[in-house]
Amino acid sequence: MLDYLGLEADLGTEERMIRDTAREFVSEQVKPDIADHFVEGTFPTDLLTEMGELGFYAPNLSGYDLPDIGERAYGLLMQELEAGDSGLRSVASVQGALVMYPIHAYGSDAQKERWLPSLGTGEAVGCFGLTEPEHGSDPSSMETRAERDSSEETSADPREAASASRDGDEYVLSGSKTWITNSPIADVALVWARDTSAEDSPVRGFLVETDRDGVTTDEIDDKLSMRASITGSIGLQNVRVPEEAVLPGVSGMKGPLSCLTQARYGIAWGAVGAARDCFEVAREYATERKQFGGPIARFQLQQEKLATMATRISTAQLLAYRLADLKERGDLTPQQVSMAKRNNVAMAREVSRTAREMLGGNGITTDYSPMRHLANIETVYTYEGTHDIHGLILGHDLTGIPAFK
Ligand code: TGC
Ligand code: FAD
Repeated sequence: MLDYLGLEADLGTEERMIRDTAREFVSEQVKPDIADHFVEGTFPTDLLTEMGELGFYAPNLSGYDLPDIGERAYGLLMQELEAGDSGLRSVASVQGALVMYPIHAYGSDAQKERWLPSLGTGEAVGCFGLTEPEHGSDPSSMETRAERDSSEETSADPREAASASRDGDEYVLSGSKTWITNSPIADVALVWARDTSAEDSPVRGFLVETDRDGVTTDEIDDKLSMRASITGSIGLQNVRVPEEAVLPGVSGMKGPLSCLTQARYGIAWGAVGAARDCFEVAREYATERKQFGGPIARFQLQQEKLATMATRISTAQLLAYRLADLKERGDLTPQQVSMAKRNNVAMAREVSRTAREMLGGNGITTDYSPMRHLANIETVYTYEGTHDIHGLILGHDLTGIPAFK
């Protein structure tokens, strides 16, 4: 496996163990069938609990039987999963960084006790509802609303008043979310909505069980990218949830955006894994495939491609390792994460295309991974903040001038 700068020589015992466990899992349980899943447009759902048993969901969190591993070990895990398929890393990102992290950071004790153990083992599946049909890069303009039911204040009938006083402790959610990873198979959706009962209608997080009346989760089944991953919408038609469903510890856009920082960190690592897999496939192919009387790897043009790919992957690895050190000591900024997500995913996009090219006609088939990775990376380039948006986040940080509008 490409580790040109010898970074893995410095890994500790725990880090090696996690890397090897994930690598073996991908090699034995994922690689044999992933191309078929990609063609069929399915995710191997039997792996959901297995990934939980192996501790792949939010292992960098503590308490509630979670492993509490270091940030570099967590990054290595994301790298190995995405070397299998971006859909696999997506499942771990959503469950761990986008659902368990906010419950852990902002949830009540009751919410933590109810959800963290079952999400950790994969018995329960979570999803993260931020994007809306009309609001993708600009989630702050979201239209989904949570209204407190105020019928207790208007009823004169004592029986109605009694029942309304229960309603008074409820929120009614209306709106729709789209492009939500795992929504069709989720037990719980973390829905971000504007709380119209509070001054300035701040964004709040609501833990909504998907079997509640008024919730629909239709699958989006015409994707040409990230096909081995389940994506859907979340429809919310006057969905009643108790006040206890609100995450009490956060209010405002920093709620969802702070979760994105966690997930983007994992993507910065994951993209390296996808690119590394493409590189290894291309290197092996080039040494075996013969044209003009010998292996194509002897041609300078092909060697230049391998040299550029290895250099791009190695510099992205360095960025990921540095991010881990900063995160571990609590110094990592969201803007540094944006730089790494933006750079490393663009790198994986370029590397997967070059690898596909080196495989000639065979490269467009499912017999080899680069075309699948290339198709997946189009999503990774777009979700968790597009390449453009991360450029603007960096531009804002570098100049002090926001250029979003
Ligand atoms: P802005 O005014 O800049 O900030 C509001 C508050 O949030 C804080 N903040 C952050 N905190 C932590 N991490 C970050 N990355 C943060 N960014 C901002 C900020 O300090 C402020 O705090 P406070 O205390 O002052 O209130 O917010 P804005 O609404 O103007 O945001 C601007 C922008 C464009 C950067 C943001 O909207 C953005 O990042 N847009 C991209 C949208 C996006 O990434 N969507 C992702 C949806 S989820 C997804 O794609 C999952 S894919 C899952 C998978 O399958 O792997
Ligand atoms: P738009 O915001 O409409 O952007 C369209 C184009 O305009 C892009 O090229 C963008 O870079 C550009 N653009 C936008 N604004 C600016 C600007 N200010 N300056 C310059 N250019 C700009 N969301 C969730 O909430 N949860 C999930 O689990 C989730 N999973 C996903 C899974 C998949 C497979 C996909 C494809 C998406 C997923 N998303 C999820 C949604 C994803 O986060 C959004 O697609 C992404 O944020 C971009 O939003 P958009 O698609 O509406 O594009």
